[in-house]
Amino acid sequence: MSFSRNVLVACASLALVATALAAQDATGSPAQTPPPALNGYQPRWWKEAVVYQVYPRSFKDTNGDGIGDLKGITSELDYIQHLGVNVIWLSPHYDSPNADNGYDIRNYRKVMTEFGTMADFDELLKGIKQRNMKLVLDLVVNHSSDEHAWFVESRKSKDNPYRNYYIWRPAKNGKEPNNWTSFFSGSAWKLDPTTGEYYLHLFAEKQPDLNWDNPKVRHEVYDLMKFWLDKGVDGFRMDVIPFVSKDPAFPDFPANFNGRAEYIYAAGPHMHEYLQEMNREVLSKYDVMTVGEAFGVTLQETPLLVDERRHELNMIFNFDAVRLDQQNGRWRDWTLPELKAIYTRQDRGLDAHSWNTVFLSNHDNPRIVSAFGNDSAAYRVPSAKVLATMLLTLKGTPFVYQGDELGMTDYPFKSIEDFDDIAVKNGWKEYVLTRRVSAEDFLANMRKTSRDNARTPMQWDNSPNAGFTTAAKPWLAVNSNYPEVNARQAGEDPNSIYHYYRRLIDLRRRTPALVYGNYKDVDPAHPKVFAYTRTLGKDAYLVVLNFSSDAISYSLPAGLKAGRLETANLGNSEENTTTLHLKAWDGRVYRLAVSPSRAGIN
Ligand code: TEU
Ligand code: CA
Repeated sequence: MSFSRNVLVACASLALVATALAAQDATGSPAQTPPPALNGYQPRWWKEAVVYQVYPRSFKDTNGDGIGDLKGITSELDYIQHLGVNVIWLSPHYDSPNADNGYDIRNYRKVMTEFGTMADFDELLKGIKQRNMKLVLDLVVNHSSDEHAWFVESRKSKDNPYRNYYIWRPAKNGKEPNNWTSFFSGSAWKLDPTTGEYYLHLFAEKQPDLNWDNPKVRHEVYDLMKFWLDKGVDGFRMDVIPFVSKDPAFPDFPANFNGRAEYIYAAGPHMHEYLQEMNREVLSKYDVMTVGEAFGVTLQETPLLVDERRHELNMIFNFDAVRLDQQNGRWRDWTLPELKAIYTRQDRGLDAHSWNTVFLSNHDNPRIVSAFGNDSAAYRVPSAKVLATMLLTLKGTPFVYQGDELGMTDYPFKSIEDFDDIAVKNGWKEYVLTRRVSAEDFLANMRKTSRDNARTPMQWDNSPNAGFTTAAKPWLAVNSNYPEVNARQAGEDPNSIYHYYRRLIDLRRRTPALVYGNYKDVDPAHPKVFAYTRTLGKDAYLVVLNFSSDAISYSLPAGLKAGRLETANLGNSEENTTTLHLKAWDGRVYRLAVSPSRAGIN
């Protein structure tokens, strides 16, 4: 481990501030005065972090049952640490019947049997701490499993003490209480024969929504959060957290409904009140990081969730960028200016009291290189590196999804049997079996959009099943490109995507301007080149990314000059110039050679 990494790990914020103070400006002279309070931002470890998401089911299997497990993660902590990330977000590891791969929790204080035991969890946490990394858990409390003891009780009778832990309503005119739909097809209401009432499930039938208007439910949640925080975990990613408050009148979708149910579900009356209570009761007592999966929250509403003066969450996931290639559940072509406009909008929409995230993939979305790069043989490697450059130099805490650092690609699904995801299987029943959509059309769309693309097993080496498991059949098939695309190969090749991620993560973690610096898109309309600056006082960087497979002679906008090259994905050496000869999927990070004020960037 390098000296600078040690310092960063031990004392991340202070180290970055110190680096900022010692920063040289682009002309090489030492900066005289410290940048004004890091552009107005309070330094925080979670702003400086790079997060790596682990989907335990697909990470590494150690007991040969074809399912990843906690021991598998522990066995690869050196791999994760070597990448340079310092926070791991673990997708749900709790006891679950797996209707939705762990996002349906049966017992919040127990480890999923397939994943191991509580002792395995403690061992994993210890290994993470020993390596000076942090662990963020997935908090899935908008809903539980229908097999959770609370729901087992709740459905027994109308006067059961747990009845009010969930959302029960009688039929309306002999039908569902309203016309809300589930994200996994069909009505969001399920009639339960025992009491003749309906319960609400915004996701699968086996994921009944908890009733947050019941203070007992909220305190159960706070208690289970404390249970894990007292073990030493460092925060939570909060699953669909804006959905926890619902309008108890349950009106139908409005007449002008645009089909985006998440915007209705996220608009409940008490969300902020509940999050402030959670902060008071739990979060304020620990030094933790929180990130809300803010499905259905607009940019305008975002500061209400993340402005630090409101004491709710640290940051949220905004879906505008990651879902740019989808509309109403269907794949669509997207353009680079659209993507750039999203980042500018987000930057303008949040001031120095708020903080953002940067991500273009996770366990719910296709692979980053397939969706936003070019996964053909010729361009998979350079385009994955361009995307890495962007993720790690934009403003906001970057989230890297497991396998993206290897350039793992979407899976060539051929038939419905190749899929596992409940969203796909229910969609097949709703659209194909009813003949509303042809099988070919449905499969073509799922090949591009399915969550299973991201869930195929991690590719470790070129042994059978990519070294993920010794079982003959993993729970989901391994991508057949594993002989070329795997961690062992990537480790041995100094030009691999993996080593490029390492360099970029290292650059970000020692460069305050890439964390706190102003963001400016210097050429928003260019259809193929994404060029932007990150500026902190006199410390200024210029990022130039060719998002196309064309060679482009690119003249920088007036006033800008590329100075010293910090990193380039194609081994280029052009420096101190105003014209760049970009190759296909070329990506470069420069020092800006012109004072930012003269170039009008500040
Ligand atoms: O996902 C929230 C969510 O609604 C979408 O990202 C969803 O995956 C997609 O629209 C389905 O078509 C979170 C989790 O990340 C996801 O894995 C869970 O399935 C879901 O909540 C329910 O817990
Ligand atoms: Ca296993």
